[in-house]
Amino acid sequence: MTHRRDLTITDVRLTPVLISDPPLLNTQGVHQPFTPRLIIEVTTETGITGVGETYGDARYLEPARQLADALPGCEVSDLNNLVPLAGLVCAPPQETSDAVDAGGLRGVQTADKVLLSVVSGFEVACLDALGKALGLPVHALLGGKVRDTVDYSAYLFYRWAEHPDGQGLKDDWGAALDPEGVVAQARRFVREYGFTSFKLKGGVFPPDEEIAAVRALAAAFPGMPLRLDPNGAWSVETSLRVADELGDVLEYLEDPASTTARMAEVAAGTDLPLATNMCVTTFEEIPEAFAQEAVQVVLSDHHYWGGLRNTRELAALCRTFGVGVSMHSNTHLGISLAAMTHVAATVPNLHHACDSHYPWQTEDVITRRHEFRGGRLAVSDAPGLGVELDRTALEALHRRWLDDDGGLRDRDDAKAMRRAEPGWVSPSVPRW
Ligand code: GKR
Ligand code: MG
Repeated sequence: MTHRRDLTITDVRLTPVLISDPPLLNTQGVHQPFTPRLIIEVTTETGITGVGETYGDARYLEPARQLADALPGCEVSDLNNLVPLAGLVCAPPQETSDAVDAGGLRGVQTADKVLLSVVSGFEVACLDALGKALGLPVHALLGGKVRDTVDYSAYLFYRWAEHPDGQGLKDDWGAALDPEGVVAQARRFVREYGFTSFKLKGGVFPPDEEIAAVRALAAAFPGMPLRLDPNGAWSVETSLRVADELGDVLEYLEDPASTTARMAEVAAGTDLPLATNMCVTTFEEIPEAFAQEAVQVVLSDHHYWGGLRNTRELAALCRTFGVGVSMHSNTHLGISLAAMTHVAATVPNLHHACDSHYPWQTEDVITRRHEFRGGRLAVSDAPGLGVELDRTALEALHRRWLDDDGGLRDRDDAKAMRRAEPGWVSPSVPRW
């Protein structure tokens, strides 16, 4: 095969960063003042650079470095080489646990899944560079877009006005700790971004309080799709009670209970669709969950499913088995939002607005922030992802990571909560 200088990787740069994050509450605790992310840049022999983004917690950095060191000489088009290469050169990360992961509430954290979460950032960077070399947008490399805009959902959180002890950066959102606060937050999301669907991160307060908040949202925004996600904090009985009380206003109930078995029990007792980003987060978990009809919607997430192409494979499997597809989010920056939008543009059976934390992030590492209009993002037709790194911003967030004393190198919502409640430990589930 002829040597393509414009596709041959000569350099890979990894930049861990800490990005400002508001005090968003969930069932494990609260977001830390800063969240780790990893920015990946691959450069080819002719100077074409592609960018990617993934989790920046410590367990991802060593395998990312090992994969980065092995890439020079590879071609950005050789995407199917990334997983085998990672398997060869990356020391198997220690298995964290197959329990619910504390770092992001995204299901099991097996060694394979950690590697896929690393590979995904490199795949996006290679697709960005490949698109620039060929003069094609990433969606074209994935087979072409089926929509010109992608709908996103307002990701509502119970939250404090600011972090304890004055940590972190301040914003002007104020606290949201009751139905009135949640509705006020939603109204601002509509005003500033035009969102037309809403997700409430639950599992924070007793279910009746969260039922009241969803009822208040339904009254304030009649007919708009609503979703509630307590991250598995409820028993089967509680889940069925909530499904019964909110079945008339929810488009789906996300991870009401933990484990596939409990989700299957809930699914058997309600017609309300159940969604997950906790019991189906790997291809290995699909057969059991689909056979038990435990979930009716799988939330994709290219970060831990291993990239944009794997996301399309997941969507094809869901289509085959009549299971819906939505899209999950953990705290992220604009490179990931661009990647999410490109892949979402190419998935025909994506019939739900995607999650995104992006409106909560006041910082970014790209020169032009994404702008939601009518709750949607326009799909870029520029070559690659259609984003450009802001090196000054990247260096500033990297400097914050360098200056950190190690206390923020891993997402740990329980540790953050202990700043306010010293004895706090993440509650075991079911909590209610
Ligand atoms: O940001 O606290 C949070 C959310 O809980 C985040 O971790 C994810 O969005 O994985 C979470 C989810 O949606 O379940
Ligand atoms: Mg979720």
